[in-house]
Amino acid sequence: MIKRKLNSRFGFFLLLTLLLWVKNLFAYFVDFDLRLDNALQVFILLINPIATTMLFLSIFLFIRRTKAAYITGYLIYLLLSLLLFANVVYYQEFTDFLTIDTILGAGKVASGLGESAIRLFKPHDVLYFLDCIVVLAVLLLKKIPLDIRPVRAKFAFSVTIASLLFLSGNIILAETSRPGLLTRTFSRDYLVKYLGINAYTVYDGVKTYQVSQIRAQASPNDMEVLAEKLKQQPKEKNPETFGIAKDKNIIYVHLESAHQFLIDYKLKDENGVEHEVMPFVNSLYHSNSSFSFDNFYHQVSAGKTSDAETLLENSLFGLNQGSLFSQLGGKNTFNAAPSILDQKLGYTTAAFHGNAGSFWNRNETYKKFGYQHFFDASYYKLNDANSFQYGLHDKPFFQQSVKYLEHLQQPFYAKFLAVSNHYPFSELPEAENGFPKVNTGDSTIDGYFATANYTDTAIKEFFDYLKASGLYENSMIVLYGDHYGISDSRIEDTKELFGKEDWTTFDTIQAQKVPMIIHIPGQEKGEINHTYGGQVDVLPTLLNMIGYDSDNLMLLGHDMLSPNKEELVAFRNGNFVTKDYSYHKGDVYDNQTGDLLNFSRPEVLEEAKELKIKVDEQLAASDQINNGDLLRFYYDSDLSPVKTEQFNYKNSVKTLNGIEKQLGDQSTSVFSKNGQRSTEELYKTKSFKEYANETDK
Ligand code: GP9
Ligand code: MN
Repeated sequence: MIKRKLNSRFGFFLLLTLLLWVKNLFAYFVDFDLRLDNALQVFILLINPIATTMLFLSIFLFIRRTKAAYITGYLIYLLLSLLLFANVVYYQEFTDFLTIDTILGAGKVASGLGESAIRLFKPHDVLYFLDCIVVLAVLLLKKIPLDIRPVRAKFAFSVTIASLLFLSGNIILAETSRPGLLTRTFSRDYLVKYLGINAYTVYDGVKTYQVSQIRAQASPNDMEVLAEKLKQQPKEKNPETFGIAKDKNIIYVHLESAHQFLIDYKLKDENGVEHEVMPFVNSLYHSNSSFSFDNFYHQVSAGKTSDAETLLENSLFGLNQGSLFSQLGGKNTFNAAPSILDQKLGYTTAAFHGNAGSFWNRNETYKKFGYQHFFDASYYKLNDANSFQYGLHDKPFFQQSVKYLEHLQQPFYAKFLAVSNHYPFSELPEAENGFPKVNTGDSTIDGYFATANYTDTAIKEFFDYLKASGLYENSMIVLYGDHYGISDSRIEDTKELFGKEDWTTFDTIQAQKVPMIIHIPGQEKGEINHTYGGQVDVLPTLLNMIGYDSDNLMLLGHDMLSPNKEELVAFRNGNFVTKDYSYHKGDVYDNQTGDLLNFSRPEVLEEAKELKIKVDEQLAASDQINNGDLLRFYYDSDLSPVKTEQFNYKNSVKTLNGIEKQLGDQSTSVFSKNGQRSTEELYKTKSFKEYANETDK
């Protein structure tokens, strides 16, 4: 019976589908590291190769001529096997999936799949094409006789339709499990995990095509026009702060999902006792060594963290849809902070993050930004107890970062992406629980203050280390909130926490303020600055503070310390805030009172309409630069395009040690300055429970 079925063309179709399905599952569980968090994800993973495999293979069912049908069927099966195999080999080297760009860029593939791939070739890799050989042999030896009866067109058609329906079901399930999967494109891992290699590749192909079309139409003239416009904007420097942090290390501390309202907030527990949520960050915020901002807004869209990174390090916006990192990060030319600091001021540049490097396509984008080193999850010891779905928790993250940080030559530019204070705000390690939860009825809000408190302690411990190791005095430390933690749809539930009876649109706009603290040890001129600004303004501010004249760069933001900073903060959706009022979809609200001004002060509404044009222009300029990859035509910055081949993020330890050796006495790393000894032991960390026990005693 089975044999008879197998002897039919449809039987052959089923056999090939089955083989490909099994091979895909094998790759999922043996070669790829796709973190599975729940049963639904496992289920989706199990079924996701089926629909697309059937869809592609169904093509041969339409072919009437016997040999042609079998050859086509076999070739499709071979191609799909090859695609899978190529991804497996690529993944073994890069912990990421092949993009169409990588496949087309033959040189890059060769460098990627060269020697090291052969070295990494695992014996079990044979299994990915062993079946192809067997099937071919069976066909050639006529063990499976070719079925001369063509498949009825109607039947072939229904197989195609069934596969399409199956695919739609798969996509719906995927979107349920991970909303925004196709629009936000978090990482290739996610697409493969939810839709499989085939669908991911097609998706990537379509995106790549769209990008290449827009890019092909862009011209150097577009760049010139924009550059000319930008030059006309006044960019006065502040002599008081220009160069104030010259030659200092720059340390970014990313405050995940931190609203400005966390600053100075004291949470009342059920007994009415107040608990300061971020005591350490508050102390920095109020220190006269800090330039702190209390009217600073995030400007991200769907790319969330990655948008914040784009804004901060390029002074350009993220995209209107999806994440720039995912879509253009590996393709575009950037004049990003790491590249500027490396090329112009000789900084060492490194990013630290305890999540997989493929998330938000960081492993490619960071290279394009000019990061020499990227310490991703593979550099850290993660286990179930110290990590969650977004990676390593903050305390072990900062602690484990030290053994890499101490090898960076100074001055360095180092970015630390903390992540514990991330939605769903409920996954702290056991010993870290204890900070009071609130009771809004929304579980995601209830844990938010506790996770923020945990991050605060982690940062304090990191600062203690910076002080103990001597790095502190030589550094400027920038703490910034990347975006809201509590989304617009939930934020209203916080009203009681802030003693509000009603929650208005204006309150939601206010909630988009995030912390921005530039801490420069030794400085005494610091204060809380009320200038209205946003993430796009950070790079111009920072460059002026380290004394680098950025007039020749295409930066869309403005130095927030400049005496003539225009206080206009654009949101990615076209709304904006000025120092006097907030504009939201045609309405204007007074920043002091929150009152709607549309009718009481129509002249304000008129002015807002003028400014709205400016805001749209700023966003359009950013999109034009990003989508058209216009910085490839921009020469005034005097920066060379980053040669990404020079970076190998798997080799950083070796590279850094090599540099230390080569420099000998001249080495400025903390490790060298500490007499070639590690400073790891200077790092002190304790759990919430341990701290609590100490104070009890
Ligand atoms: C993951 C982290 C979270 O690596 O950056 O990103 P988000 O979800 O906040 O954009
Ligand atoms: Mn984030």
